[in-house]
Amino acid sequence: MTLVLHLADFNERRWADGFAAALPGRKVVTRADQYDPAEVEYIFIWKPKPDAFEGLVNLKAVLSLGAGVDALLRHPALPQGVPIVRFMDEDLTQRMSDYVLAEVTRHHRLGTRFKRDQAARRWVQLYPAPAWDANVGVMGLGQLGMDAIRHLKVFGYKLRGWSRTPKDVEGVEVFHGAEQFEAFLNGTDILVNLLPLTPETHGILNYDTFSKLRRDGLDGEGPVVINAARGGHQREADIVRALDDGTLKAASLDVFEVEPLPRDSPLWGRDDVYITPHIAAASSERTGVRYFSRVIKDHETGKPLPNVVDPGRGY
Ligand code: NDP
Ligand code: OXD
Repeated sequence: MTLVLHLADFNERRWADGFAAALPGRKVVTRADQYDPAEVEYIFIWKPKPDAFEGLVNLKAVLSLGAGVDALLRHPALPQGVPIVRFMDEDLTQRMSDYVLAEVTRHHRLGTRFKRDQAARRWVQLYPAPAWDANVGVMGLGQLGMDAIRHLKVFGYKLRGWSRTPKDVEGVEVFHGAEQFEAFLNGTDILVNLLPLTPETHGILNYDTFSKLRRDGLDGEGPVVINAARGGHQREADIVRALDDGTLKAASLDVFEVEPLPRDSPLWGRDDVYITPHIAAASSERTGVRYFSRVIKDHETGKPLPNVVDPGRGY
């Protein structure tokens, strides 16, 4: 068995050493090594380059370091019929829930309002409403959305969720499909995006969406958006317009249409935008090696692959 690593932006050699230690007796190579592509049975991949799959005629599975597989599915040379396994474990999930909780509580506690008061040396005793008066709407009720909801519930937020297919989630007002999207938005103060990027969800965080959010929640300060999924979901020009005209009060953005976010982006200089550089839920080397070496070992013994992507659905 040969495993090849194709990890743009990561230290392939270090990851390869980790896999070699976890998979004794198997060959683990990086793009810099000499190897016969026809021997490769597994490719471990992040941000695929155009030549990523060249010569890999005996692949058994594509192992995605990303939980999101939009870039892989868009790859013109992605081998058809080879299963794609995406990364998903409790370490990554917990990190995402940490991010969501941090940003939701920031906005529920009127962080932008008090930051501005501080800058102006202004003492105004505005008391943020209790958590159960803040409606948090989570877009995407998958692995990450459901875990975020589990954490938000403990804090007492009023929760609503939106998915593609119908769901029944205790303590959450649920909506599904395009036909219920507006009703979902109408009651949402804090909009959290945890959708996969697909043709249907591309550009979904746009001005029209923002204008449908509840206007009188969050002590009348106006709704906010939190995007921790993909930059392709958001139209940044619409975010700026919505912030400028009060349609949105603030935005927390971990992902961007172009990454790294260009230095001349108007988002950088705003006090109502909270920028993080796509770090909401990084996959760590330790947990990545543990998860994917287990996937390979199990697959070698005939067990089914976990977390297999449905290319037709796009996630
Ligand atoms: P899942 O595949 O587990 O869940 C996706 C959810 O989105 C499902 O509930 C699905 O509905 C819903 N959905 C998909 N398409 C639509 C649609 N057209 N309309 C309404 N709902 C839809 O994904 P994860 O929770 O694991 O991950 C979500 C995304 O988070 C990833 O795709 C990735 O892009 C992003 N991510 C970002 C990270 C970061 O650091 N910023 C880190 C990790 C992931 P249904 O249940 O009906 O199928
Ligand atoms: C992912 C990511 O998809 O880090 O895992 O964005």
